[in-house]
Amino acid sequence: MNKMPAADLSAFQAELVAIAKATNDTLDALLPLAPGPEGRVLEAMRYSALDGGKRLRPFLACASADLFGVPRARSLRAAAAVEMVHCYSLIHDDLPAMDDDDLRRGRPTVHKKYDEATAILAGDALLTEAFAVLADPATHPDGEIRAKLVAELARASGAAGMVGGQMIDLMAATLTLDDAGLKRLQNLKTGCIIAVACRMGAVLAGAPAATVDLLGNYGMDMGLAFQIADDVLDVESTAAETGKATGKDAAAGKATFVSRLGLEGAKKLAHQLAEQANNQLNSFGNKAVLLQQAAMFAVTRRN
Ligand code: GRG
Repeated sequence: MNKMPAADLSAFQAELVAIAKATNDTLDALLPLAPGPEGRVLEAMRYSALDGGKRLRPFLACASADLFGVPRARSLRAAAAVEMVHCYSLIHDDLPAMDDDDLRRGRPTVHKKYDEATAILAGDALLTEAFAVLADPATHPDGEIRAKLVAELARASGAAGMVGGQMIDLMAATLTLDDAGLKRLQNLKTGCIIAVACRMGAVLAGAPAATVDLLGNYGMDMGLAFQIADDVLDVESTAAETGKATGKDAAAGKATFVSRLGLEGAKKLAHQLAEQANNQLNSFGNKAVLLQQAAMFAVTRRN
């Protein structure tokens, strides 16, 4: 989406592929098919959660945890939990009552492949399973750390986070949002889940609150950059590239940073935010290079 010289993101790209594969394997093991008629909801959960998506949030959880040497067996469970919440949000967002989309990750949405009731249940079950995964001692032997992970993900997902942002988004047509209001909407809807993926890496390590916040601030800045890039892609990209419908914001008359600042202004702001995100990580030195490349990826990606 930018015309600046392309930064070398090859180390990030390689790690993203590796973490995506490991996340898929973890989700596959955590969501076994069940016998009996209720197996249909597990089929729909697996359809949503396996073999798709960029897996950026799992990458962020694992790469943040790697800063502190957290074993991958633990960080991958946190990564899978965040991805389950993300997949639930995509399933529900695609429903006719919300965004009413037929295409997601290049495939029919869950309610198109199955039916609306099954899609609602699959989303509900992915959301609840995420907390079961975090609460399991396999995620961390220390119950206090497990409780912190559960609290972090609950806060980021609920009315004070993603669900709250989605509510504002649904009401946006009837609200007059100024720039601060738009930023708040995007932070809640998109930023909170991206930020919590980063925070959970530090929580798994038992890092002090200030360090957890540092990674959270990186995640919020990069989440806003990611969302602005998404709004740019909604204008500049095609469904063949993104695997989902494009041109939806303009058709719905939705206020975005693109409608506010124009395409070039929005791209500039996204890059500024990615840089701001990366500056938060300076104290980690070279150890944070993959996370810094991830922020550049967020604003240069094509899907
Ligand atoms: C329904 C509670 C509820 C919340 C919905 C996340 C969300 C809130 C809606 C999804 C639609 C959307 C465009 C949200 C903004 C965040 C975003 C860009 C999500 C898509 O994330 P990617 O690009 O998706 O990381 P993949 O498929 O790569 O995982």
